[in-house]
Amino acid sequence: MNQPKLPVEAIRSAGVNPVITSIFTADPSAHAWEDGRLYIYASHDMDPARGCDLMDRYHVFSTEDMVNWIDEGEILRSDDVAWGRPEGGFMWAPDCAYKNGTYYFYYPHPSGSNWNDSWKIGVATSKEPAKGFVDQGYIEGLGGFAMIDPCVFVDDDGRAYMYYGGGGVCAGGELADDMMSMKGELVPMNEIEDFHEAAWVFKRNGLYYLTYADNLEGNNRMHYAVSDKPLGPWTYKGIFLAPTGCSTTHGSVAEYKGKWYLFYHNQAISGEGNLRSVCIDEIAFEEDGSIRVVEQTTSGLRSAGDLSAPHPNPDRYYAVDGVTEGGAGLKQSRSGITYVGGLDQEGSSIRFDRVDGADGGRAAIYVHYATGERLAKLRLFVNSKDHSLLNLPSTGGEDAFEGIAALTVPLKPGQTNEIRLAGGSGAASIDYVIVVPFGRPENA
Ligand code: FUB
Repeated sequence: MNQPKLPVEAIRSAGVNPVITSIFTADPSAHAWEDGRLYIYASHDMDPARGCDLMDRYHVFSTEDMVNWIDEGEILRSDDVAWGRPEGGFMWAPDCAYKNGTYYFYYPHPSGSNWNDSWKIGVATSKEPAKGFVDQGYIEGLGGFAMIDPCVFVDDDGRAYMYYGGGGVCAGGELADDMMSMKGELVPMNEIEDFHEAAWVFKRNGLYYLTYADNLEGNNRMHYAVSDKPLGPWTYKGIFLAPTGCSTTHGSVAEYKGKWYLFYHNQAISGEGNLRSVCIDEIAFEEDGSIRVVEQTTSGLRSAGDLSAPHPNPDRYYAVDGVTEGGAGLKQSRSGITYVGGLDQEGSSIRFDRVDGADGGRAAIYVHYATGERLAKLRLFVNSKDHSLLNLPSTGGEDAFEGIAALTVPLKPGQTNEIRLAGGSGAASIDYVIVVPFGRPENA
């Protein structure tokens, strides 16, 4: 297994919703792959948002127990797309498929400045599920006005089908063996009701399910239809996800370790419709295959199988080892913890400039923090490159060092690297940062 173990501070024995908290993620497409892990391919709401215009930098997340997640890092951004819209952004809801040793990452992206008229379905490929993706261009014959949200379903006989759509139109068709071109004509999914976007197809007990988001103003729900064939005709069945409180809804359904789950998003962390967060809840079926309306929980899931084993001794960089700037400075908590505070001031930061890059080329960074704010934020720079604003939800008090914010970033292998956390959005205190490089034998 390639994924490094999580530090003990990040191990959960039961889930919470949303499950991905450190950055804003939406549109989760979940798949259990042959390595035994479950992967979420999500889109990334860049913070601060400007509608969905600036969305970019897809991250992948994986788990072996459904409650402990590892950010696998960024796999593709609009700068990597040679044929894409010159202004970038608009990297919307993706999906991934596996066939004959290759992972195919499908994503909607406009090819022109007139974004909603120029959607294409791009394909990037890799031999690994969560790194090394290289863009291969787009699928000829697909796209156009509002045609977004690709979903690829590979049937038991190895035949693969693409579904996508938007603006009230949903269509699907068989992919050719190369997984990058269509084999036949697209079939319109005319039998389904109130289709808006977010098509997803899965199969259970020989029955094909097509799920999608509807048009309810400002509060989309998820509906489904069933068929005994992958391209329909479909029998409309009704709503199985009520409004989540977010203006968009987007979901995927997958089985893992004997249970079925719905992966979706809401806006519980931010309160903003364009800064969304991935959630997971169990999905239950009636005897006849109908889907029960999903209970949206804040408590999340119980673990599936054994809990992930924690890392025995990851690299820790303490506040006293860092270099502070601006208004940031070292302080002592009432319980004797030395931490860096003052990070709420614009221009303040703490820097660790001797971080071991190991040899895997990427590392999971865990920021151990306390904050009494509802949601503080820190910007993470690695080797001077801005990686993201990190969300630091409340730990219940400025002395309660129980928070972990995590992001996986590239590190220069075999060299020392610099990590800097810059403040300016809410008061957060940091006592240490943990770095777990991928690919270092003792981390596996
Ligand atoms: O995230 C951008 C767009 O919002 C997706 O492509 C839609 O499904 C909706 O979630």
